[in-house]
Amino acid sequence: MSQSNDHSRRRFLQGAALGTAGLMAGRAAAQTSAQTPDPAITDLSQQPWTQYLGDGVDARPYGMPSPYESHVIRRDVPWLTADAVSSVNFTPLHELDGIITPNGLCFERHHGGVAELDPGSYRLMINGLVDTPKVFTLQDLMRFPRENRIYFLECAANSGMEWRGAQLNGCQFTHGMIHNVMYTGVPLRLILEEAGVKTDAAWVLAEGADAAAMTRSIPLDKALDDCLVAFKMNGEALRPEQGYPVRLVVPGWEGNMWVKWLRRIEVGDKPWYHREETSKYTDLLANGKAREFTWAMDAKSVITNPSPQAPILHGPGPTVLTGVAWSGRGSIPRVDVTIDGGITWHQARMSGPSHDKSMHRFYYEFDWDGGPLLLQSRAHDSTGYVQPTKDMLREVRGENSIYHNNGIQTWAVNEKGEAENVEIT
Ligand SMILES: Nc1nc2c(c(=O)[nH]1)N[C@H]1C(S)=C(S)[C@@H](COP(=O)(O)O)O[C@H]1N2
Ligand SMILES: [Mo]
Repeated sequence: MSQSNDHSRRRFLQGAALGTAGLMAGRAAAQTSAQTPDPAITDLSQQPWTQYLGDGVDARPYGMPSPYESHVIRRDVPWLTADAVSSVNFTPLHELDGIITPNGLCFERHHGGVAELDPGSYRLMINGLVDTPKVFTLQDLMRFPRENRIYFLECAANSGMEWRGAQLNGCQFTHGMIHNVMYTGVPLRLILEEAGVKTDAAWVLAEGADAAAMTRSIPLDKALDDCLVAFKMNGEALRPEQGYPVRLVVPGWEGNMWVKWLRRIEVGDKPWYHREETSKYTDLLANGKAREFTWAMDAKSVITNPSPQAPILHGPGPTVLTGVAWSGRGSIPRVDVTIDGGITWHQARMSGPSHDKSMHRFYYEFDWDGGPLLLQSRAHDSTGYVQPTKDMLREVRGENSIYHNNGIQTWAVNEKGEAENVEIT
């Protein structure tokens, strides 16, 4: 821990000692310690929960968040797409902590709306270059050995609106096309082995059962390596939005390949060059050529607090900065943060499990002097790769791109603690 951190902690404790309410109310410490007596302690009429019995068990057979948390929701950007059935909404990253995305807050990206599948008539077909074509029911899939793994899913278009400059005001909108959950599923390798993959096979095609019949070509090596045919997320059945009852998990690779409502895997000897890997999810360079098959998601990070939707509300003093980082190529051993636009960098404190191809949480506690700040974070992944600036990305990729924008994000914080999406050069 750095010196400034020790100092901050001491000052926080001194501040809190002035009023007991400060200790209990955390960020409201500065205001409440001045008020004596404190009605939040002395006036029980404001606290009906102390005067009546609460609901019994089973009032909510499936539990929901407190009504006071009703602002913690997925949000869309209405002008972004013409119709909600082929659209996207965004994970409220600024309201979350730790590394796991709650199931009800995982961003959604559909090309033909949410398919409402009946698990009884669910089937997964394996065909193409296999010894024995197979059809599995959901119950059949449940009889294979399962694995539990935590992975992030990031849409390749995450931060795509920011290619030509700062645009959307909030990390929910600039970085919220990502979620990170624990999947339970069967290794795709075991299912392919059951059908028997022929020796000239080199690719698989994954196909969804939704109205969009989403298809993507995936190299056989990846399919045999770490892909999962998943039916649970965070311990419970996949949500319909996430592909109930079965989705493909393609760790570290762009979200588009993670076919939801998975109904068929065809084995072949070359890629299919379908829509989602030609006209979409390729990166048009400045010279008119397009990068294709850019599957792995490069290391990226974002400060989630403070950020435009999460301003500093407490005035000068001890401040917790936090954010998330991830890499499709490994883990994140280190994140650097700056609060002065890159003049000085500090190594952030990582907290929580560190898994390959999963989200990581970082913190940087500092003493805010009440002046303007320029906040940035920079992820290092376990391969040694360092997250680039947006200018570095544009230099090699031009300005036509939408996908794979993993450039460093800047938030400008003013004296009022309000944050804004900006770029510095
Ligand atoms: N069947 C099907 N699978 C799909 C899609 C789809 O529209 N249909 N969208 C893809 C895209 S572009 C992304 S980014 C992810 C989004 O997954 P999510 O909705 O769980 O966030 O699913 C992918 N799998
Ligand atoms: Mo996507």
